[in-house]
Amino acid sequence: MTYENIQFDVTDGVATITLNRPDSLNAFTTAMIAETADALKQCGRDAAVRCVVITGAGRGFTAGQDLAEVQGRGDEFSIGPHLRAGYHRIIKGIVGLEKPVVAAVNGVAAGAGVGIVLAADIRIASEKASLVLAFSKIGLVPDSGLNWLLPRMIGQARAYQLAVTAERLGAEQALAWGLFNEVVPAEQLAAQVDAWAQRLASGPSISFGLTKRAMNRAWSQTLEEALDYEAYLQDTAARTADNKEGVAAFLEKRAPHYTGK
Ligand code: LHQ
Repeated sequence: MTYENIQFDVTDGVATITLNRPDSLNAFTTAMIAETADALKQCGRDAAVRCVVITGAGRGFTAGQDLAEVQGRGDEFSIGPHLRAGYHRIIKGIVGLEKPVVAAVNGVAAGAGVGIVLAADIRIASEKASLVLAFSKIGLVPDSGLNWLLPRMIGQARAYQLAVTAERLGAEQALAWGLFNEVVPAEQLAAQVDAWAQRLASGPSISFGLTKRAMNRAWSQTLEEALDYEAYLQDTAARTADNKEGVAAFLEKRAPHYTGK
């Protein structure tokens, strides 16, 4: 697939997806949704990709669904199928990808864009970033996994408040509520994200991927099931070259060199 609404680059183990419709704050058209979902699929298939970064071009991360497209298609536009065939592929593509995904939140994320930010594993934000659950401003309900993700992260009272007020949550508040891992001055965002991405891409990739799987699965498991599943995954991790390398490096008092195998 050729990409016209996103940029996709793979360098030194890091895939970067840049949402690239800056005139509309990178609002998602049907084409941009398909391209983003496709790029995430490529990230899963390509063994050379060991970390994924998602960011936005210009001053926004993404304003969510392009409302001009929705209006332009009139009654023919059916939201349920649009969500199922589109945004759900993106959210499941991020959460189901057994590689670390970093959201580099350069500016405002609204609507479905907040779901994409929260689906990522590590969220590094510019101090200019903000989150807006814009849905209720246009008479809709949160989608893109937000009813599942947000109450788990900040509790239902705060999540419901954000949904019904549609107020902007600033970067510092999002950091204080645990939605962002770090907030940095805007001019330092690229360097800080790069440092994170390089660190993740040169780490023990199978360990990172299985950890993501274990934590995601644990939401729907009993403690007994989670303990059992951890033991199963640990058997797998213990058979990797990176586990042997990590132990050897520790005993030899040197830095490990992980290959992701
Ligand atoms: C936009 C958009 C936009 C088009 C800014 N569309 N142009 C799924 C399935 C189907 C249907 C519905 O929804 C969903 C899921 C969703 O995502 S629903 C939520 C959709 N998003 C919104 O409702 C957010 C609408 N945007 C805003 O509230 C503001 O633009 C935010 C708070 C994001 C940013 O505000 P400002 O920083 O003040 O920027 P701005 O409003 O001036 O926007 C800049 C430009 O971007 C502007 O165009 P212009 O030609 O005047 O410069 C906006 O029209 C355009 N834009 N969001 N979603």
